[in-house]
Amino acid sequence: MRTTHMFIPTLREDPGEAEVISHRLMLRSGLIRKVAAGIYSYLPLGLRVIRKVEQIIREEMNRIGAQEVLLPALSPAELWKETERWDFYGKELIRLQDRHDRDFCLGPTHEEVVTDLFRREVRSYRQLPLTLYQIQTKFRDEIRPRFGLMRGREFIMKDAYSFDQNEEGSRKNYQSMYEAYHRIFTRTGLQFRAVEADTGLIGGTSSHEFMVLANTGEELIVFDPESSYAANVERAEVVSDMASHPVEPPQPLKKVSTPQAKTVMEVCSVLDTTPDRLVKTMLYRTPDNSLIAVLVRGDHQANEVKIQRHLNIHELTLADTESVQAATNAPTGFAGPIGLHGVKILADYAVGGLSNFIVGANEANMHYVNANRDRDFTIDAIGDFRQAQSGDPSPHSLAKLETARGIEVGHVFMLGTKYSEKMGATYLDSQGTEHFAVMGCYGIGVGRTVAAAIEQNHDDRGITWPIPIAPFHVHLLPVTHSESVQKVTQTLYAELQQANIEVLLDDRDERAGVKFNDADLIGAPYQVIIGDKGLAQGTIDLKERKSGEKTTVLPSELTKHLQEKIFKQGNIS
Ligand code: 9G3
Repeated sequence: MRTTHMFIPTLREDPGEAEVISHRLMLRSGLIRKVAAGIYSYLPLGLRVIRKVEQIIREEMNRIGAQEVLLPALSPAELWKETERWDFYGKELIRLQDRHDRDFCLGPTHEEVVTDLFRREVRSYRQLPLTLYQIQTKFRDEIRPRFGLMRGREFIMKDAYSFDQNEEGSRKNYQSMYEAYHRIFTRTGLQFRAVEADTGLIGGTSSHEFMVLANTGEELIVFDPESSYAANVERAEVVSDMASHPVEPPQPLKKVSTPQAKTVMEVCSVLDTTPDRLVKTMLYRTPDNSLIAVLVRGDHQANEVKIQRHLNIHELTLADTESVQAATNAPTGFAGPIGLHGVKILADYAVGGLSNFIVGANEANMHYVNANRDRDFTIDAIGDFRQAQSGDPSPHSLAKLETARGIEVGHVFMLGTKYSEKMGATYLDSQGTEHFAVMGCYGIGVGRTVAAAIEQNHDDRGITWPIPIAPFHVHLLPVTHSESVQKVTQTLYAELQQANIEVLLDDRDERAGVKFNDADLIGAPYQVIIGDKGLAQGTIDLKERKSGEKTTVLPSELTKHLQEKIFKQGNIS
């Protein structure tokens, strides 16, 4: 492809609105353009990358016997009412009406539509197992669309759904999908890790997330350096260590002045102590509009997913300032469990094992020291209500957990019969007995995978694409208009294409510096610089984008050389 024939609007300046590196580089290298908040156009270069990721996904889905379909983006409300998700998902679901005032939504996912297809068309166990997948545009009205393709309101997702006769079949299907995901992310050339995850709101029994490891990732994961255990911190179980705490004899409760000290660190500084002697009191509002208090140690973080699961609710928001003031008769920052009436109190295990600790006194600028549960206040429930963190004991070895950041690019779920029961998706076994199909669902964010690839593969000059998903393998950069440069360029351009190498030829009338900058920005894995100086010696320069390593090669040997690098090392066949 010639640059003059390709729409690649690169930007020299950093776009102000982009908060993360992948978003900045996608805009700057002309991969995407914003149309509205969370809504993007894929430009020619960006679409090439998207198609490459899709192709890898297709090949691996087909390989495990999943069959490609394309379900409609418009989804009738009736199906969503059957699973009660029409009401469950509020404003995130984009709703609309047709000319007859019938309700529809723009599909945010397709459990309902695919389960409807199944119940209409599948009768017999002989038709099972069945796995269908699609690569399709999805819609979710995110509160805060951001980070470019990372969290859009319209995005491309590969979603797959499996139907099996029983749990055992479903587990096998899940396992083969899990292995396919491993192959997919390995083939894209990304560093990733599969971690145990929460099934969250969708329900179901088992779930893993595939995380691309990147310091800029939104997700925090814990892993055991001595076993294969890894989990999202929201999910990671923290084993009770109540017994390991020495129980000190209770000391008399004392109210002390802590002027202006609101945060854990401020209180520690005033009282000359450490965060593990402090208990934070977090006030939350539940869907039935009541307040609950959650106690976690000062050096721990409350985990809202775990609290929600314990209370069997699907929404939990930190109480606003007025509610905190009304409940505690004090400004925020001084809440505590002593004398906190009419509020249910949950305590994390670590708090359960503590004695003589510090809590807020529900009074401005005051804290209690030597607080003890049961004597000074009553706990309604003790459990695992905090986030795992580095240094916590691994549930699978004697090692301590470590943390890493990641970007969730894939998620696999075992769903059980939740959807098939709600929608009556059944099959008949060999005896003619009716059973609910056992389901699984499996997603990959295609655009997010591209964004994550950039988060993991860039430098201060631009993108450094992994070979398998690069928009082009080679960027040809003739630096002058001389006859010899043009002649060698044309020959190489034809020859590389003949060899199935994807070449972008910068045939613009631009200075060498401009071409080099754009080539580094766009990030093809190899650049070939054709200049008069080299040609005087009969050579051209080959630059590897990622390492910056330059080698001098004979034009006649370039194709062979690149074939070797791209098709052998690049792992593409
Ligand atoms: C909704 C809205 C947002 C949603 C969902 C439904 C997330 C929803 C979870 C999933 C689960 C799996 C198939 C592919 C793999 C993931 N956000 N989820 O169900 F109506 Cl507005 O999408 N679906």
